[in-house]
Amino acid sequence: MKLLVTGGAGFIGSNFVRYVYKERPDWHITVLDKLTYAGDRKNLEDLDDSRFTFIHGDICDEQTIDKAVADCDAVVHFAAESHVDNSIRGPRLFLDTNIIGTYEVLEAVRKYGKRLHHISTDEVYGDLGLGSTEKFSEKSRYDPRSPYSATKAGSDHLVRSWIHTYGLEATISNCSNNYGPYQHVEKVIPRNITNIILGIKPKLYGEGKNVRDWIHAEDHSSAILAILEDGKLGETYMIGANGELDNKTLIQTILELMGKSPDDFEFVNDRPGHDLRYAIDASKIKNELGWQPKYADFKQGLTQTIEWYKQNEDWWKPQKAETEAKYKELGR
Ligand code: NAD
Ligand code: TDX
Repeated sequence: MKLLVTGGAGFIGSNFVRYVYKERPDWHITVLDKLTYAGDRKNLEDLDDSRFTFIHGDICDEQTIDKAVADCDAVVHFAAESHVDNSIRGPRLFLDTNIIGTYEVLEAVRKYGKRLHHISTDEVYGDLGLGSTEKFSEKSRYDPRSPYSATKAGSDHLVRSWIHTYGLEATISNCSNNYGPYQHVEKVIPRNITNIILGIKPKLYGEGKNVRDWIHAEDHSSAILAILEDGKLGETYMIGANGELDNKTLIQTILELMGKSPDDFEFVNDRPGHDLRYAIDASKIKNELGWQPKYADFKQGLTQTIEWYKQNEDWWKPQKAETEAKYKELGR
């Protein structure tokens, strides 16, 4: 198998590449990545050249993606602008990468008749509201509510239409919030672990009541591999690990695990249009493909993640000041 991974130098992409490299020793992996602020070549530096190739390029560039797809057997498409707050500050780049970039991937895959797995998010389904026990499933209605989720929804619709119209051999997965090593310091868990390391109070948006459904990036990776190998073509799979938690409890848990008082955080401006709750029903992938998450204990996964950020200051420090400067402008 010659696997092409777009966006493989980012957080989940690089976790997935390392996972497949370990689990499928006879596969060759090629990563195509633009190395935006969110991508780092160092995330993949341990991989041996005999089984791994890196291409520095943009999925929006037709010739680059055409050549990379021609040379592979299957594509897993992660490349995207991924941060909601950035999409509120400047939506245009999200349209370019998430919509036009996905279009270019689809056209190359169609031209060469290759297998595609498209990575998406639960945010395309909108907001479940607090106090409900409802969860997103494959049948949920699309209802994106931020520029980020609207462009991810657009990319899902393009993939679905290429499957329906051109018979493309593709699958889609919509996953909940990921955590783990190599996540950019703009996202809530690494932002606030690194704040605490630096002696800065963790920041909680609004009233901190918003709920996210957490899954470790390694569990997301094993689910993607299961779909790539055994998923039914044309289908969508939800991925989640029953990790629902409100943001205040999340921040207080991080504080406790780092030996601080659980009240040592500060409330900051809320995100405009801030979705209240996401939650995933992952029955389909569990029943059809026998997939199960390994990180059933969120506190254990979080403890390991905190340790990783403590041990890898060289990795995150160069991004920290610039990220916080952007947040300062937003009062967050
Ligand atoms: P990330 O921002 O950490 O990484 C994105 C990667 O894509 C980076 O390496 C970046 O350089 C690359 N990239 C961006 N634009 C590109 C372009 N035009 N051409 C080539 N490469 C480009 O993102 P992430 O958190 O790892 O998310 C990866 C995927 O998973 C995204 O599609 C995202 O929507 C989806 N997803 C993320 C989460 C989450 O919790 N982070 C949850 C569900 C789904
Ligand atoms: O400092 C913070 N304090 C805080 O309370 C930050 C950065 C965020 N928050 C809140 C906002 C959200 O309710 O925490 C929650 C999580 O925020 P993010 O880490 O920005 O993630 P979210 O907006 O939920 O989106 C993530 O999950 C779905 C990923 O960034 C997306 O790429 C993915 O599709």
